[in-house]
Amino acid sequence: MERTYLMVKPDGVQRGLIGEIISRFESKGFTLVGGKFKQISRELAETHYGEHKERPFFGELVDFITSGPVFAMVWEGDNVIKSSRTLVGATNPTEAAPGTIRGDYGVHVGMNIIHGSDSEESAKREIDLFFTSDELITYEKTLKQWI
Ligand code: DAT
Ligand code: MG
Repeated sequence: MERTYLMVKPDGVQRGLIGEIISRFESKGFTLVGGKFKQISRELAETHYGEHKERPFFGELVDFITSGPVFAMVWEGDNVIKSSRTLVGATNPTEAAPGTIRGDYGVHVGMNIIHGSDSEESAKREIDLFFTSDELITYEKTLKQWI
């Protein structure tokens, strides 16, 4: 079963969107297998966003993601990596479609509410970076046959 890493960023936490965001993924039919509130250190932020370290916005990105607590989650389901990116919406909220999380709640590219892994490889890397295996609970929902 596929898993992905999703994270409500500090702006989403401050704006009270944790519940709304969890609700969207639950309603879609995905299963929450891990979740925790976390203050990210600069070191963890630099590792998590390592692929962007040469980009001009890297410093601002690290400042922002460490500026307040995040809500880190692991979600499970068929094609959850690709599907959750669709629910999250385009990186720049200006271009994100209405109905997506960024399209409905975001304004600026630097503060776009939520992070979602973009590939199998990054999902595995990010899950391992934020969670230990005993923090992830494997269980079956009885309504699985209906999803
Ligand atoms: P995504 O979060 O959609 O995977 P990404 O991996 O390209 O997007 O970039 C990571 C984050 O960096 C993104 O969520 C917001 C920030 N970012 C991306 N492009 C930016 C830009 N041009 N200016 C400022 N921040 C940017
Ligand atoms: Mg990305």
